[in-house]
Amino acid sequence: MFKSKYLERVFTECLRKNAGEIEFIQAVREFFEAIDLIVDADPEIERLGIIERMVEPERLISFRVPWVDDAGFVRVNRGYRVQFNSAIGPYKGGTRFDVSVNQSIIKFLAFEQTFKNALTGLPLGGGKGGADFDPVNKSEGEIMRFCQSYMAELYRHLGANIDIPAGDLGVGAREVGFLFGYYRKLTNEFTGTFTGKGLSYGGSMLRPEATGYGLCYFAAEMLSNLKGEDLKGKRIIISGSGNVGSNAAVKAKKLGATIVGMSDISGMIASDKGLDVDFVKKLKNERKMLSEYSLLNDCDFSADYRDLWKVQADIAFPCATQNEINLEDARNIVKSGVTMVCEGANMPCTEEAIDYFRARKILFAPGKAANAGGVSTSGLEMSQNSQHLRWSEVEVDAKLKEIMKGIYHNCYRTSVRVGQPGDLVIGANIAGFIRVYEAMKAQGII
Ligand code: NDP
Ligand code: 2IT
Repeated sequence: MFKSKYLERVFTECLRKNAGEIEFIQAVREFFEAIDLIVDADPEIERLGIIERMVEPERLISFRVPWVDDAGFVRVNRGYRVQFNSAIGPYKGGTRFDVSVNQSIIKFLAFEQTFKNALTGLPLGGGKGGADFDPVNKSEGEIMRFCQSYMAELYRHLGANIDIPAGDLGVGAREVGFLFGYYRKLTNEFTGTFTGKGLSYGGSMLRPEATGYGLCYFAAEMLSNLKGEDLKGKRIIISGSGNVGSNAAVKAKKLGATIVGMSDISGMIASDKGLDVDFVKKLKNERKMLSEYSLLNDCDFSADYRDLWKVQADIAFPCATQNEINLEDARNIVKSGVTMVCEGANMPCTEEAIDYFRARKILFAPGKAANAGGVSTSGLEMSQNSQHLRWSEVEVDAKLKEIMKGIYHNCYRTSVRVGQPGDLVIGANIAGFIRVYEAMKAQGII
């Protein structure tokens, strides 16, 4: 499967050790396919066991999270924190609460985070956490008690220079507040050990918007560099309308695009004339569904969120969850006229879908590059916290824009250097790999 015998051997071992961890193996395979182009050229990589070490988390914490529901019954969930790689900085990455969460999903997210964080140019290692807790239909009291129980175990593994969590799917400002509050109580210290905090207690301007905004800055730079175009007049479809999706919609509209379709679990909404994205954001902030949008506005609605991929458009931003776009969806996307796909979510396209886009010369940006604006701004929040300073929105936005442009050009330059110009999957993986490899090599066998 791989040209490199070394990679082939490590992959076989990885399959054996991580049997059944579908998402983790998928993320590793994509990474290996890219670095296959360069690994054999440097025998030090094999001699130092760099790849074996890169696919083995430095530490994996799994723990019981008991909590009491509103009816007085005790419920038990499983919590995780995967501290994957700290070669270039303290572990950094989000926290996901979703029924689907398992060890494989948190490991794939932490693995990808390592290389994403390397691409930002900031001193951030890779980690991720979460729990198989379903926040849907839970009262605020239940959410708070769950967060406190989760933190009662996890706090001992965190620290401003050790491991700094943030939000992710199912974990927004409210949950970060509960998690950070309990961390602060348990440790009796106020440090920047969480990002995505509220503005009143150490959060950064623009952190909530940063992943979606960063995605638009990345897409704009990519369009300009590869096609001499910008987002003005482009029709965009966006899956998911949570933190990433709704903020990408707002920024893309500001940059002159028309958002012609969006989705959530309740279905998809579409309009040729463009959706009212501010209203979508308002509805989602009130924890309402897009099905409600369709009752109040003139638009098409389908209860099947996959129908989003049949809406005529120029660009697709998948911003919901892993493997949301399969081969059939990819076919629909290309049939609908889309010529560029930028991943706002982590690994939203299956391997078959990416191969299909590649074969049809669809411009494609992988999540570990395109959605790095969130963690980059988390890095900026850490800098502000450690200096006890607050930067203005203009300052943070300018830094975010620069970082996203830098990530794009690093990925593009790398793709050219390895003879695959414009293949950003290859560019992102190799550029991220090189930074982590150099740091690991310099620090000895640990
Ligand atoms: P949120 O929980 O804020 O939003 C997720 C959205 O996706 C919700 O609107 C949800 O619907 C919808 N959704 C979930 N599954 C599906 C599906 N199969 N089809 C259509 N819609 C679906 O999460 P985030 O926006 O924070 O995260 C989204 C993705 O972006 C994840 O992959 C995450 O890992 C990634 N990401 C997040 C970052 C961040 O800073 N938050 C940074 C980088 C990446 P409903 O509203 O009905 O629940
Ligand atoms: O996937 C991601 O990059 C995030 N959820 C954001 C992580 C962070 O630490 O801000």
